[in-house]
Amino acid sequence: MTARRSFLAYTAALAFSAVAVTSALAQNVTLRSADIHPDGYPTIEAVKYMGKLLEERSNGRIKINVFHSGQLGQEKDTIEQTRFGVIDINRINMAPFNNLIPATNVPSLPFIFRSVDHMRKSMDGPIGDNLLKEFEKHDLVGLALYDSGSRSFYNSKRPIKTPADMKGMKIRVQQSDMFVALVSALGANATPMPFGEVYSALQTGVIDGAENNWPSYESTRHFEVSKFYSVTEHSLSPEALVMAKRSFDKFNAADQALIKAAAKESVLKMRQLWDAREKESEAKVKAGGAQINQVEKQAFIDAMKPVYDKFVTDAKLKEMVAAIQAVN
Ligand code: GTR
Repeated sequence: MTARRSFLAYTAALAFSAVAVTSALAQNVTLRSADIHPDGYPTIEAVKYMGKLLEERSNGRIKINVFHSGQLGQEKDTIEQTRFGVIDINRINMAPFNNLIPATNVPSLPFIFRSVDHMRKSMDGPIGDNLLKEFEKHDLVGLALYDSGSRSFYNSKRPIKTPADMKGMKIRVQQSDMFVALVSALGANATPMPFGEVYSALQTGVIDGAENNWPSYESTRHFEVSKFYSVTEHSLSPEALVMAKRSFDKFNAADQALIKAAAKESVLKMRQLWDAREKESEAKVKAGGAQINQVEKQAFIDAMKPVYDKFVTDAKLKEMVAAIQAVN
């Protein structure tokens, strides 16, 4: 081949690959999904599973890349980025939405659910569907609701058996006014703080304790610096899986339906992973020296009236509380 002919072949090949790349980009989308938990945590694996379903059903056109371990930021910050469409999908607890979306307070309320089964039944039906719709007013599409087990208090000082044992303790809560009120009603001092800062705050004594489910207490290794875990099970605040409306609106109706179906189907997967992980985490923290105690639960339930009075204010929220209580 002469030099001139090989140059022509080279430029033609370049031009061809540029076309190929452009059309591939137009068809193929990789959605960026945020999560603060480490790789392997049930929420991460559930969203990866959703991605696998999507990829299969779209013949490889739509994929999800899960950025775990808070790579895209702490939860409260990622809400804003998702509203702007910078992050496409976000798996995040209900609590950081509480101040923005009043209805999200309801499933986070203390002792609103009688059991995990009650929570699942409520969130699987029309109450959960209506809750997911609430996100739409805030540039988000509610895709699914995941389990988050039950949250209990842990601290470095002493076992908590009654609310009196919490008096004056500094307890980290999520960035939610409702959680601040919950902890204040128990006589402790609530300190709202991003999840990623809790370990060192416990270690340095900036706070005395926090509250979370077994898997988070274990995966964060908070049990190393806060060994008294008191089984209050005060909130079953579920996890929310949301999508940026701006990203969702770029898809046609058929792809939107694919996305929603894959998200819904990941809920069952998440529950299987969650149930197994809860048991593993409980065993791990016990082996790691955590001291677990039961509490006088009724005393905690009785102290929660001010929280309901403050956050269940309008008719819509009252109806939602009543609807949940009516689920058998
Ligand atoms: C976890 C939850 C996270 C986050 C965290 C926290 O249980 O999965 O989304 O809300 O608790 O306490 O900040």
